[in-house]
Amino acid sequence: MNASALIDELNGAATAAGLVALGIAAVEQFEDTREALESRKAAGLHGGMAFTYRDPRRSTDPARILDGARSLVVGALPYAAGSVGEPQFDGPAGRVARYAVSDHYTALRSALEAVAQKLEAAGYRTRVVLDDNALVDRAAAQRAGLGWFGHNANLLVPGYGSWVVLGSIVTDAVLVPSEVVPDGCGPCRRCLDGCPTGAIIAPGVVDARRCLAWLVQAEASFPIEYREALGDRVYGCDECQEVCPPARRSPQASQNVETDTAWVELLWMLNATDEELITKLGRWYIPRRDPRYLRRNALLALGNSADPVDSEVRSVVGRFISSDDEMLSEHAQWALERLNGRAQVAM
Ligand code: B12
Ligand code: SF4
Ligand code: SF4
Repeated sequence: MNASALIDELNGAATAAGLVALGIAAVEQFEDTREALESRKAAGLHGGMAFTYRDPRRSTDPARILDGARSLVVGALPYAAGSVGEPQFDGPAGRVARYAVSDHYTALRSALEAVAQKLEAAGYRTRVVLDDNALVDRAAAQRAGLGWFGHNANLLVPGYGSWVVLGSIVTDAVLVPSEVVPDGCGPCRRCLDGCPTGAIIAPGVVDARRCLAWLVQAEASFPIEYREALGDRVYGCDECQEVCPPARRSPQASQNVETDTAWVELLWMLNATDEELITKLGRWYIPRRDPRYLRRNALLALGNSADPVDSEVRSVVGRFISSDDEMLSEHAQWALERLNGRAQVAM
């Protein structure tokens, strides 16, 4: 098969599998990305995160993923980012960021595997990587011409914005690299101004120590100064995408999100056993898979958003205040003070 027929096959398989962009980058070291990881880590901006920061040399060297690797075929899968509707239950509700409402990563893996099969059928070897410590996905996508780096650090795909998840096929096929996409942000800075905690400290630079999306995943006490800004969120944060004009104009922004999983009952989260929490929410990243961190987030969301005079809410918070678990007891105490403060304002 000639090279252009193979590219047509890959594009056809990608479209059939729901990908909205596919591009090619040469396998080479991502020097600029390694430097960004190392300098941000040295400045503490990673907030203790491991992931791609654990070993920047590894996560920016795609040649390590597959022997004889020559090209990256990178794809973007869109996800619904419209209205999350109203919770389908009574009582306080915790908000889930749209990327985590259902398992988009499994859907992306299947789509990339369908594309990889075409390469395998043509005699090449492949390996699919996504959301893995082995590769910085946004850097691969930018190099493969899928989109530009937004000032909110997300990769924006022309016509689809940032409401996409990204992944790569590493292959030994030698393919012609795609053209990179020019910057589309221009002078805009809505995401910098719109971030509830000021975590975007410069265009394209997120300080994870202030980013709500990291703090809900971090293995620590939630910093007091950002607890109110968390609002009703229990997992992820969509604010810097919600304010973004190209993301707002995307077709995904008018697709309703699955309401059933966009909200979680906060009282259920605080009454459920460890096993029940992991069964229902275990596909999220939870430090050490320890459900205490889910309860920590739920207590803050409860303090910020529940009816402050609801007796059931107060009784659950009271139970956690008396708990032997110091972290949960302290977060429950904060939630009680927040409920009291909100009750006074409402009077
Ligand atoms: C660690 C991580 C996080 C951390 C840190 C995020 C961060 N900005 O680094 C936390 C937990 C905070 C997080 C949050 C989110 N994440 Co995340 N995360 C990752 C992970 C595992 C590694 C990212 C990484 O290496 N960052 C390192 C730093 C150096 O890179 P960066 O901040 O992304 O910056 C890039 C650009 O901004 C650019 N850049 C550098 N300097 C400059 C300067 C200028 C001027 C500009 C314009 C650009 C620029 O180069 C960098 C390298 O590519 C990837 C999966 C993977 N394996 O790659 C997913 C990934 C980046 N996350 C993803 C998603 C969906 C999110 C959230 C939207 C989820 C949510 N709704 O809560 C938020 C978005 C927060 C944000 N504004 O970045 C998607 C991004 C999809 C997209 N369209 O960009 C990824 C790619 C997962 C996937 N496979 O789809 N994430
Ligand atoms: S995810 Fe939320 S907290 Fe993090 S940079 Fe974006 S708006 Fe700020
Ligand atoms: S809000 Fe504006 S600056 Fe931020 S990513 Fe979107 S277009 Fe770029």
